[in-house]
Amino acid sequence: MKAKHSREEQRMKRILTIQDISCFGKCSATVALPVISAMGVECAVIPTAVLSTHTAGFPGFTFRDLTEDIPGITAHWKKVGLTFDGLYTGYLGSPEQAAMIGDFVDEIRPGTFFADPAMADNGKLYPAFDAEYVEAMKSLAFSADIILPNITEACFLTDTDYREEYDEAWIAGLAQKLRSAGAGTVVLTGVGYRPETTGVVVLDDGGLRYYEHRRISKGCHGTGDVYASAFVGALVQGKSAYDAAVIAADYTVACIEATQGDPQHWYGVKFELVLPEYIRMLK
Ligand code: PXL
Repeated sequence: MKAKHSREEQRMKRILTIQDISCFGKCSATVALPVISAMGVECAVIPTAVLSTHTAGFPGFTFRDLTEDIPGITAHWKKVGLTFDGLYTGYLGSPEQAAMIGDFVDEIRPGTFFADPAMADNGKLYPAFDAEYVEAMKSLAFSADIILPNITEACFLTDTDYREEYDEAWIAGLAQKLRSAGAGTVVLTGVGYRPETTGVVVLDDGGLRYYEHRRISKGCHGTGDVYASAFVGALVQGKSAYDAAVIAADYTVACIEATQGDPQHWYGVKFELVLPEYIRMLK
């Protein structure tokens, strides 16, 4: 009994991430696993789909939907009694997966449920998604403790017309709509009021806070996944939502800085090179 107790005390923080594996391209699971691990947090994975590359810029990518595999994985895990301090969902392979994951969340009750509704950017859905997917994502994302959309995703989730130009009142209204729909804490990314800056809005019981930082370049691929993974790692390690949002923003900026000026690396950011900075930020 005593031995079991001390083993339990030694257990590392453990989270589960559910998102695709893009075999090449540095996004989703291939970013979440190393970034969250760097925080000293164990990261298990359920892959939602396997793609040869991500879908933003490599013509002819392959896509294998793994929806059918998910019930077997979750049933096995329930049987062996796995528990998680957090669940982080990202890019899913099909609308059905959103419902499956929702049921699984109810059954395993992870400590904190983070949903990144990774489905759109710059006013448009990613190529694989449609209105049915958006509806499925609404149910899943609005049951999360913490939701991490960009402005485009927030608009799709709340049936709001997308805008390139906006003011603080419009952003506050958008974040509030997400909260009213059920999201506990809203972390809205890519919010910039001036050409040279961008930032993140955090809305929770404590009200709305904005962290503004430098905008280095527009549309660097995979930065949404870097941001969400860094946020999850910092929050699970005990930071508040606002502090985790600041750490994730500073780390993402460092990743873009490490990448800019290298046209060969257009498909993602060199997040590996600045992981030591991310680890230092937790201290
Ligand atoms: O970064 C989000 C993302 C994740 N997974 C796949 C993608 C994208 C964005 O394009 O294509 C497969």
